[in-house]
Amino acid sequence: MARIGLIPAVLVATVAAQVSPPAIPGSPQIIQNGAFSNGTSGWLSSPSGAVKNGMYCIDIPASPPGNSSYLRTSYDFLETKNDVYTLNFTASSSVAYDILVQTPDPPLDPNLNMTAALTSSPYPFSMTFSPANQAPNASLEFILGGSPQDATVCIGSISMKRIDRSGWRQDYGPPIKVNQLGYLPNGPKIATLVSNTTTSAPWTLYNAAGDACNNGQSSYRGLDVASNETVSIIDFSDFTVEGTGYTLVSEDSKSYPFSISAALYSDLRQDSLRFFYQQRSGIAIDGSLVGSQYARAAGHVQVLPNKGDKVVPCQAIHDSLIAYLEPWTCNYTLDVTQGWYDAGDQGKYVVNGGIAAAQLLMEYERTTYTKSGSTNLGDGSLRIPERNNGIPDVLDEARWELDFMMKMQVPANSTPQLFNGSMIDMSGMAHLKMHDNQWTPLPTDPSQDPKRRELHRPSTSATLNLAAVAAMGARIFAPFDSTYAAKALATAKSAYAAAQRHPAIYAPGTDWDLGGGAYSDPDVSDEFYWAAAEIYLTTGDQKYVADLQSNPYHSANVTTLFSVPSGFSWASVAALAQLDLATVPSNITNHSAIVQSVVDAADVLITVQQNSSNGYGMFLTQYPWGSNSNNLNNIMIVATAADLTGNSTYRSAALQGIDYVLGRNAISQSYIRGYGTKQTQNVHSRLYAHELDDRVPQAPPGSLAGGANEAASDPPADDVLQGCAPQTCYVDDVNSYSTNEVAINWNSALAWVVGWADSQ
Ligand SMILES: *[C@@H]1O[C@H](CO)[C@@H](O)[C@H](O)[C@H]1NC(C)=O
Ligand SMILES: *[C@@H]1O[C@H](CO)[C@@H](O)[C@H](O)[C@H]1NC(C)=O
Ligand SMILES: *[C@@H]1O[C@H](CO)[C@@H](O)[C@H](O)[C@H]1NC(C)=O
Ligand SMILES: *[C@@H]1O[C@H](CO)[C@@H](O)[C@H](O)[C@H]1NC(C)=O
Ligand SMILES: *[C@@H]1O[C@H](CO)[C@@H](O)[C@H](O)[C@H]1NC(C)=O
Ligand SMILES: *[C@@H]1O[C@H](CO)[C@@H](O)[C@H](O)[C@H]1NC(C)=O
Ligand SMILES: *[C@@H]1O[C@H](CO)[C@@H](O)[C@H](O)[C@H]1NC(C)=O
Ligand SMILES: *[C@@H]1O[C@H](CO)[C@@H](O)[C@H](O)[C@H]1NC(C)=O
Ligand SMILES: *[C@@H]1O[C@H](CO)[C@@H](O)[C@H](O)[C@H]1NC(C)=O
Ligand SMILES: *[C@@H]1O[C@H](CO)[C@@H](O)[C@H](O)[C@H]1NC(C)=O
Ligand SMILES: *[C@@H]1O[C@H](CO)[C@@H](O)[C@H](O)[C@H]1NC(C)=O
Ligand SMILES: *[C@@H]1O[C@H](CO)[C@@H](O)[C@H](O)[C@H]1NC(C)=O
Ligand SMILES: [Ca+2]
Ligand SMILES: [Ca+2]
Repeated sequence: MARIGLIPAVLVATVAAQVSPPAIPGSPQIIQNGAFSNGTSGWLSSPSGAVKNGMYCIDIPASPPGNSSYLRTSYDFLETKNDVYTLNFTASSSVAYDILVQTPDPPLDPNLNMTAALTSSPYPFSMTFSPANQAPNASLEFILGGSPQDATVCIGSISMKRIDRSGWRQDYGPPIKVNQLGYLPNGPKIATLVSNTTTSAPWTLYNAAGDACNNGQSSYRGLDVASNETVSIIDFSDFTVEGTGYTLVSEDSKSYPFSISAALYSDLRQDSLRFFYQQRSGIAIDGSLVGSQYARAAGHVQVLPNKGDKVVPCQAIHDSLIAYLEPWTCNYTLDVTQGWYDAGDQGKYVVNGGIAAAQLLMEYERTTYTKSGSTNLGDGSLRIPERNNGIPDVLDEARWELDFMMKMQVPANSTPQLFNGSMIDMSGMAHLKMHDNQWTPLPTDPSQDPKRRELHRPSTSATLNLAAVAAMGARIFAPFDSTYAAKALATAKSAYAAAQRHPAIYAPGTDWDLGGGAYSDPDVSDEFYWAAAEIYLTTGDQKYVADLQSNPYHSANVTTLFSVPSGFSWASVAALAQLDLATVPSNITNHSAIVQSVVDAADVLITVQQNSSNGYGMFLTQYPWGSNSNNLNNIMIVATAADLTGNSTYRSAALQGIDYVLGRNAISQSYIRGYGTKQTQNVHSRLYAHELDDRVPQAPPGSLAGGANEAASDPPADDVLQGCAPQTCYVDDVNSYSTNEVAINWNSALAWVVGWADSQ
């Protein structure tokens, strides 16, 4: 659940309101009287026992498995979701048998549920666990029944602590920051040198053989505000000799190695799309395509323990009541198989799936209007099951999501549903999202997720998002599958009409963290703008032009229209409409003004990039949740300006912008798996939680982490990122969902941008 686009402060405040005090820093002892130095105080058992030699000893009669004899304590401590806890204890039994150790907190699953094999000599056990859900006032329980004969069990030295992160230090990497993948021979080649000197410094470029092959003087830039470091700029754009293993050296520091290659972005173009196949729901992932370590059974095809996604009900009334302040539900079930898992979680959200599918469709459509790069995206270009079906593979991938989105539509002639106190006909609207009713732990294989899957209330935002993406699908699939195109167009029109009937059904700002993200959006006029634009571009019907012209975004300035420089997102999609109106052939009357608006937005961004307080070629002045995607979405605007004008200023600016995500940043971090020397290792994902469980793989090459978040809040971030400068607020930890999650809408931004770069 990548929550990019929400105002982080609101989100944090909401979460804080539900739970009590913030996490206790450091590593306090959570269990009181775990050494039994104060008798049995705080402990309860059945049968009752007594303290002997510092251990609590209980005589357990022989009993069948499942017998509930226990030793228990409760603790007034908030087990934070996704934090890491360790429990130590020493135990023995006169009869060897297995006991169960749990933190049972009904109705939630136990955060800890492990067996301890007891023997007659005291053994020190150590168990690590990471709660999936918040558990205030949890209890710790040793379930002692099931001994084959009468036994005396003794337990002592019971200790539980949060992980201690006090030794953590940010790794800034070498002071010379480069794009660790490299540079295009005919592109800009800029590096950033962090230095305390206020003068320019000499630098030398070395090739892999150690020969100096270029040199120059850096130019002093001054304070980079986002990192709070003084920096100089090294520009070696004139050097164009292809090769690998280049390094830059200045002031006794040496950069990580990089390449200069015309094919620089070809592998990354493929890998950034591969991420989507591996996020697919409803299909087995084929190890012969992506590697045996990534093979997995089909997720959420209603095979136990899965409870979805073929026959999915609406949210249970007791849950919806707290989200909507009224008991919303529906009386049908839907088959909502397929789609991509959103992010680190396994929910499926129409608005976020929509922007992701749209960017893949746009990556393909660009090849039709620029007449370049189509073979790179054709049939057979991706390692997916549909690689030989006559349809370009990037379209097959996008269709996996569009199919799901169309299934999220409320059936025609359905029973009225409760909204704002009255029963209304929601036919044709799209449910905002479907996901588990509670969080699952990391890792969780999708086929093993036992939670109830639920449809959430339809929203105008989701309905319009469906209309926009289905209209794009209708247009782009028309040459390949006219039946599918016709179905998609009918869906787009019916969704658009339903949104016009119900223009203000908003997703609530919070739904209390019950197993999924809120994806709330209080402004749907941008979604109206996008849907009208796409249906117009597909049909040429002037009716939709009239809707465009009466939309507030039609007369908005470019900073509002394109969400610059903050970056457009799943909740602010007017930019997508404007980019398509500018690039996709149509007879729209004010076309040159639309093109000019893209150029103007790009100029705003270039002003940000060239500002003297910006040492890293960034198009952002703020670093929100998922900042890497905001920057990439800004690059998409600048790159489109390059496509529209052929002006090399935009091309050069866009290419420089990409360097950031591949290591030209304050912490020398390549945020892309598989690329760069210091690359992200431990993304937050139930599929890729290798850091918590060796049996689970790391994320595949081409997966993008969310990146620096100046309002980061999660267990590791709360501990280690206090007071960080915005661009350095990143921790490569599996539990840092606010800086290190992966998400389909982030990888789609990456995919479009590197697809563009690969064509340069
Ligand atoms: C010891 O246990 C007694 C009885 O439960 C309790 O009142 C007292 O506060 C405890 N003392 C300490 C130091 O925990
Ligand atoms: C567990 O076993 C004990 C001893 O046999 C018995 O008294 C108790 O009722 C059993 N409890 C359950 C829930 O079976
Ligand atoms: C706890 O673990 C036991 C033993 O492995 C297992 O039988 C049981 O289903 C688990 N309970 C839950 C709620 O996961
Ligand atoms: C835990 O329970 C105690 C006593 O019942 C209460 O005072 C305390 O506020 C509770 N703590 C939390 C985190 O709910
Ligand atoms: C558990 O035991 C290990 C080994 O003695 C120790 O390093 C660790 O700090 C202990 N953890 C807790 C929570 O007591
Ligand atoms: C700059 O100076 C500060 C304070 O003296 C020092 O901690 C830091 O390492 C220096 N940075 C570089 C790149 O030399
Ligand atoms: C920026 O760095 C300076 C010098 O290292 C330090 O004194 C100052 O507190 C920092 N400012 C911020 C906002 O971190
Ligand atoms: C839903 O309710 C309507 C009206 O009460 C009824 O006609 C219809 O059969 C119900 N549908 C289902 C799937 O229960
Ligand atoms: C909800 O109902 C109230 C009272 O009828 C009305 O004033 C308000 O506009 C409605 N809100 C929405 C979003 O439809
Ligand atoms: C653009 O319009 C918004 C909303 O009306 C306004 O807040 C902002 O200041 C305007 N920006 C510029 C650069 O005119
Ligand atoms: C633009 O209008 C002309 C004349 O009506 C038509 O032939 C052409 O197909 C239209 N182009 C597009 C892209 O709709
Ligand atoms: C290219 O764009 C830049 C930035 O807007 C502008 O300054 C320059 O004049 C343009 N060059 C040409 C040849 O149009
Ligand atoms: Ca294909
Ligand atoms: Ca919106």
